[in-house]
Amino acid sequence: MALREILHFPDPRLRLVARPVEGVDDSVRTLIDDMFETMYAAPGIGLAATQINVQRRILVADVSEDQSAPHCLINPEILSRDGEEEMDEGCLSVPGFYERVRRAERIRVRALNRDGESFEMAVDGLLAVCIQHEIDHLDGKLFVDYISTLKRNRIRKKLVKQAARAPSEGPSLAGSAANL
Ligand code: QAP
Ligand code: CO
Repeated sequence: MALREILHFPDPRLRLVARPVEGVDDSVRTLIDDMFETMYAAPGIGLAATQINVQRRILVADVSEDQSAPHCLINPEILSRDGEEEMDEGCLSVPGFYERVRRAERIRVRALNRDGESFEMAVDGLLAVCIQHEIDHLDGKLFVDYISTLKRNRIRKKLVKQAARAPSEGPSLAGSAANL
């Protein structure tokens, strides 16, 4: 298992569209393990492969308080959407910024699990929002795309400035912070 570096907005690689996983093999399962480890370490509640610079259609999510409800979706497809909900969203790729976004309240999703078997699930609440947010990542879309250009540009400017100040901040530095 390994921590992977998370790309930050406005990195153009976050705009790439991920391609479907052709076969769920051990290399895909290792990638999924790394995604969970990276998400939990952050800590976050959702992570898409695109965020760690892997253009494959894979997402992980766990909205529980105690890491007790891990979900892994490979080649996820939204089958239906119902209702509307507005929630404050954040993103590991847009650290420190939170904005209100409107999404479907309930969705049905079909995906492959880590054994390559197809499954469907009906989700609502935070998990439904999270899965929609992560599927957006696989299509090169970010939550800041739903807010005003003015707000988005303000966030971009701050993150670009921050990246210039801490050019090599990544998993290694974050991991060693506990020893400082
Ligand atoms: C997506 O986001 C999400 O700014 C997952 O400094 C978020 O895990 C879906 C995070 C909210 C629905 C609602 C963000 C951690 C984590 C930050 C995350 C930060 C540290 C975000
Ligand atoms: Co995100």
